[in-house]
Amino acid sequence: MFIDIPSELEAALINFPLPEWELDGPFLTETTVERYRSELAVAPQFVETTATLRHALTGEGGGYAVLRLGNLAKALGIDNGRFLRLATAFATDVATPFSPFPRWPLWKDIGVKVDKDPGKSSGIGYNAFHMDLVNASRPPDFTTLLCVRRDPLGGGPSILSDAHAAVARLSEDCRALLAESAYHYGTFFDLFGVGEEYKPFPILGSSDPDGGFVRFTAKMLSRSDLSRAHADAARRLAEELVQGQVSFMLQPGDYLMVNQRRFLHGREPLHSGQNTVPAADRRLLLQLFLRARGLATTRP
Ligand SMILES: O=C(O)CCC(=O)C(=O)O
Ligand SMILES: [Fe+2]
Repeated sequence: MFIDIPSELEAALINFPLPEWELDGPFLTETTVERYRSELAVAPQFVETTATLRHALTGEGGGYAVLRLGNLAKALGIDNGRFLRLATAFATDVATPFSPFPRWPLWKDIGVKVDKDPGKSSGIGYNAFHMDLVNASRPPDFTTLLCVRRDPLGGGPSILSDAHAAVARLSEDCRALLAESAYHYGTFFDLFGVGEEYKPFPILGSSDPDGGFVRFTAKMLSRSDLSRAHADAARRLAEELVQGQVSFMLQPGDYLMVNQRRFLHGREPLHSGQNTVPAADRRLLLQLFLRARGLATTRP
């Protein structure tokens, strides 16, 4: 679901002064949220555009959207604080921005690290289907990725898949295994606003107080020690996710937002030869997490 900004709105936003945001612990303050929402509400077509955005993320059959902010990025400069404030304001209309990582700024860089585990965030390989903060008791409701630079060698399309649709294609036996508290992944420390460590967890959890998550990362298949039966069930889910995937290349200024209760995300490998690309020219995304203000807006 790609959403263009009407040209009337683009023209208005180029000259729109937004104040810098303020944080209260990990969260954007209520004052900032109110200011961003009320100031932008008067811009032509803003209310209609964000209604379309929210519907794409939480309406029937929805779960992700790409807001095309490329023209604004070009006009303002993508490194300009004013551009990032506009992107933050669009996000704020969906849910409240926050940073679970106390040592990182609100928007976290996801660059390219040639020496890192290639399958992990900022690695150069296949970033398999996952939800972010999968092992937190309260994962972010939305994860969002703003594209600053694409892979200059042409790799790294984003992949998205409807998690509930994939689960529905599995056998009952398989679903029963996925509902057992038999899965774990990763480490958990020094995180704000996402609850406690959840370990072990069920992939399909009716006991999950928030409901709705398909708590899955295909990265657990190679990095967590799982029983044979549970690993097989998880592998089948990973295969169904790939079966149902959509893929597209983010362009500079594209802002991908994912409802983590509906869709899982990942990324195809970057093109080979990243070693030959100067660090300053490599692919760069900025990541921001959002917390829903009311559960009613995010339940399927
Ligand atoms: O690089 C990408 O496009 C996705 C990165 C991602 O999903 C993550 O870091 O959690
Ligand atoms: Fe992710």
